[in-house]
Amino acid sequence: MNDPIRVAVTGAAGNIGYALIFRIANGDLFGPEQPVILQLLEIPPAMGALEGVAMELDDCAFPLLAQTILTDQPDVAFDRASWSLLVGARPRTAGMERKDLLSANGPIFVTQGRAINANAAPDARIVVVGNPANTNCLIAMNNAPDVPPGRFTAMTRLDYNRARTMLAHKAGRPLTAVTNVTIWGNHSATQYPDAFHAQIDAQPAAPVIGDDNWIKETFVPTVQQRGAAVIAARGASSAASAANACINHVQTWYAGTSAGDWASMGIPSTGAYGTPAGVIFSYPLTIGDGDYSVVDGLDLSEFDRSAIAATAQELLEERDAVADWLV
Ligand code: NAX
Repeated sequence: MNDPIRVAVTGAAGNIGYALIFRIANGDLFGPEQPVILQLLEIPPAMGALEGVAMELDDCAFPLLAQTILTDQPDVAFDRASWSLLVGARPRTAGMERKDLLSANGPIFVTQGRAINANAAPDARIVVVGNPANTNCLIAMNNAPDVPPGRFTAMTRLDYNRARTMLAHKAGRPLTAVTNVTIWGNHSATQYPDAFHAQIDAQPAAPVIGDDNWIKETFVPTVQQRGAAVIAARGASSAASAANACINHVQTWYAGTSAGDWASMGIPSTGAYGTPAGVIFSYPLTIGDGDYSVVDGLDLSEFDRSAIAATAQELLEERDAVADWLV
């Protein structure tokens, strides 16, 4: 057996946390030979609930779970962590505007960025799930000057999974036939889920589907609004699918993308495709050996360009709203 990998999860007693940590303990991130130590962070009022979750982890008798650490101290949670999954965030409450949500999350991600900087393992990799994910990630990254910025990512994998499934259903093909899906930009309703560079059975997806109007008028807004649709139907936000997406995000970063395919994560913007500097932007990425690079050479249409510009504009506005938390 290998040495255990330390995985920190924040907001571990929340809805996504409850769907996430059992899968990590089961070995879903790194495979059946790799033990893990779970380092679970909560705020003091949720520590009782977290203890209950830890009892259930014990009761599962997971062979790969070497240790479970429960804490309300970020310095303890991120101690030697190789993977930090930042799920906990201030929820949006009634009457709260997006701007208020952004600034309510500022102090959380300043504190966690600093604690990662001071305590995490040299190979630290960070995935921000808590919303607004891209901008929370930007804040944490800014407050962790000793961690290479490229280790900070925001999760757009749920959007990617939603887009991939929708294309498979529309084409009447199995999910595995759909590749090269991209989410551009922000994890928000301005994101651009890109079917025009996707493939179905290794062919460009748009001609296979044969209905560009459906892509533009139905596919794009449905993926953009899917989170709200789940809330409307379930009375609660996506939890199991968000946890699954977080697992997929780490799996792909850890194991790499398949030849010819790519995935999407929010990363520090590179300027590729005219995107602005200084934000966390989701791109098509090839990944191998823990490193990633933006897929280059994609031919963007006017439609693609204007959708990418819209989500970039929102990210710039979010960045301006949290300027106080950036160093
Ligand atoms: P819950 O409210 O069920 O759980 C959040 C947990 O975080 C709570 O237990 C709370 O006590 C904890 N928490 C709050 N502040 C904390 C802090 N400073 N340190 C540690 N823990 C803290 O929310 P849940 O449904 O689990 O969603 C978590 C976050 O994921 C939300 O911000 C949500 O908006 C976001 N989502 C992101 C998605 C994505 O695709 N990136 C999709 C799903 C989800 O909406």
